[in-house]
Amino acid sequence: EYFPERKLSIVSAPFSGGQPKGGVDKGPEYLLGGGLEKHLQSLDWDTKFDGHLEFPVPESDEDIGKMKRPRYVAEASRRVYKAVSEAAVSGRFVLTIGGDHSIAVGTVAGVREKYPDACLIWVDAHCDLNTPAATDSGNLHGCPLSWVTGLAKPEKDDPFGWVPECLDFKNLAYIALRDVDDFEKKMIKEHGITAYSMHHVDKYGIGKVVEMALQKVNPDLSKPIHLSFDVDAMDPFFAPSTGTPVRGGLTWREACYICEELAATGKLVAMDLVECNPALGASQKDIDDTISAGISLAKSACGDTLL
Ligand code: Z70
Ligand code: MN
Ligand code: MN
Ligand code: MN
Repeated sequence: EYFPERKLSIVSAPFSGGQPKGGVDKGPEYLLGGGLEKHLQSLDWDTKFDGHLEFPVPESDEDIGKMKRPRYVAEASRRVYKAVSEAAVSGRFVLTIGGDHSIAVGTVAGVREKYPDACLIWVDAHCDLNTPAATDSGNLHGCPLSWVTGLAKPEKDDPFGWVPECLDFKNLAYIALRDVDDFEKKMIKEHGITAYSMHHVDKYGIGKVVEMALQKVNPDLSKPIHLSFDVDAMDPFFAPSTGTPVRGGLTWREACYICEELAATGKLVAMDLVECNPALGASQKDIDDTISAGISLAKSACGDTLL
């Protein structure tokens, strides 16, 4: 068991530069305003929250190739990296709240500073594995895994030159995929990446999918686990306030189940909760639903066993 004293750090990354829609930078404020800390404290966690990270907007930030806002995203994720590695090294569970998923460049690298062999369970409708050369959109929240896996090789003077190649494909498993680009499909095949789409969730059930994912990337549970949870993994019925809702996603319970099951291994060391956008959605109810779903996921990952 990693955290007998149940100490946890909340790293707040109110960042939206990895994609074009405003409002995702308000995710942390809403999650905290919804009582995130209080809920985790009621599960006996000692929570540490030192305020929101700040991300300087560069004076000029021309596209580099297809990359949009490359300097802004690279510097923001470097700050996330510093905060996450510091929290992990201090011996606390690290809960990073976003923010768009580009911040995972920092969380993945930061967690691996303390736990180099950690496996990564990436729960998302999307793979976020595009390289700057392969991306169609130029939105860097679709690319975070390309640098940390070494698929993308920054050239000299590239703003992402700071990123360590720290994640082996054999330590990566996807769950809930359903909107995957051709390049990403090719990479999954070529590198033999463990990947379960919604088709697999339908076919085997979520219980079996989590079991198979762990069997592939962490067979004897010898390694620490990092969970990166994009709320768009959930069906828009449950989490409508997000930048890229994709139909046919996880139910509320399937999403919580993943977190509960990973918590039950005793090996979970960090969680990212990203892409809550309280500026999107048709009504206040959509926003409330999305935020309370996010809080439930965090509680599940922090050992809320329901009974
Ligand atoms: C697409 C891209 C993405 C989230 C969209 C989409 C990526 N593969 N990720 N919404 N959360 O633009 O690269
Ligand atoms: Mn994502
Ligand atoms: Mn996504
Ligand atoms: Mn390779």
